[in-house]
Amino acid sequence: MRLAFIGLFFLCTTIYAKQPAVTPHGVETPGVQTLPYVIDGNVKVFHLIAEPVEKVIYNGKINLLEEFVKKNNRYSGPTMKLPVEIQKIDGWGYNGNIPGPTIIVNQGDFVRFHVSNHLPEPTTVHWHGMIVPNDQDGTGGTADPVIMPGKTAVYEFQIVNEPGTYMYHSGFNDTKQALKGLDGFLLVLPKDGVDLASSDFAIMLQDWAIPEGSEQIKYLSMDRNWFTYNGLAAPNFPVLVVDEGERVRIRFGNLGLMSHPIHLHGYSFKITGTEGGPIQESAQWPAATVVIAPGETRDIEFIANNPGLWRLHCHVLHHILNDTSYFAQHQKNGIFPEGGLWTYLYVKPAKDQMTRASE
Ligand SMILES: [Cu+2]
Repeated sequence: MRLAFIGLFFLCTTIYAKQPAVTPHGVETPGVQTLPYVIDGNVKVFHLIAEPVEKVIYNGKINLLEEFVKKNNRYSGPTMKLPVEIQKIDGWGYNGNIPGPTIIVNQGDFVRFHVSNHLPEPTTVHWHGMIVPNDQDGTGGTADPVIMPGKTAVYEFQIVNEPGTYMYHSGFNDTKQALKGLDGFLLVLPKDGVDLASSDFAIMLQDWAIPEGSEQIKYLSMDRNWFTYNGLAAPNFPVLVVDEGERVRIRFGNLGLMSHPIHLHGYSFKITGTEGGPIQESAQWPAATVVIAPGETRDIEFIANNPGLWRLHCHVLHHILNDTSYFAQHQKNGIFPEGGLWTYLYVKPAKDQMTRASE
């Protein structure tokens, strides 16, 4: 019996070892759902709904970082509280969220997108970075028609791009519609699903101008005072948790108005991809900060060989505050609580991967 068990163990181990490294968790877009699809013949069929969305970007309460920070390390002196308990935005999004759901496809797929317009004005969807036929580019009024309010249109094409991080956003009245939240990720995975990274995260960088006491997005204002990862301002954005030794990929996208130099502590990483596709290995250079300009995506990869709780944040230091305009007006020399484009990477030490923070 014991021998049979041991034999089975080795058989299983052998079979497992012969399998290619498949992403065990898939790509995670923290706080954002993945868009489901149905199969019609050899086509993956998706449904996007463009609609008004009231989004809570900061709830004033839930600190998702706290459980990872040792009690002794927490600063307990006088702090500056935000003037708001909750910050909502009266935006436009897809399928009830800002950003819209993450679309995940495989290279070579045939895809069809039904897009329903529940907005009070025409819209389209542009597939950002995707190599599509001209009349599927979602540039309504030029290469293809607009989708009128109450109507549904269909986009259909084959995924010919290399695996990588791409995006989608409104392509009609873009300045208003994309900046009110009509955007999301479109991720292309390898044809066979084989991937070297075992933890894989997607983070959309967003900046907003919202007057104090308001939920209205001033999309023509450059006074950007709220900043979000996937529609969530710190400390409402979750900590990214990985195991020591894993190969980690973090994909960043930016469809806002500001460039964001995102800095990771404790690591030297490689920039492995852009919105144009993967960067060949010989052209990748090491960095600890990666700038993502509007319209760009950047993938970074590294081996998580340095355990601990590491900051992952924008280095435009105005962008790690919630409501900079409030602080500028009322608290010029205060102690500012962490906010905006800020979270942590928690690399679980190999010795205690069964537990989280040792506290
Ligand atoms: Cu920034």
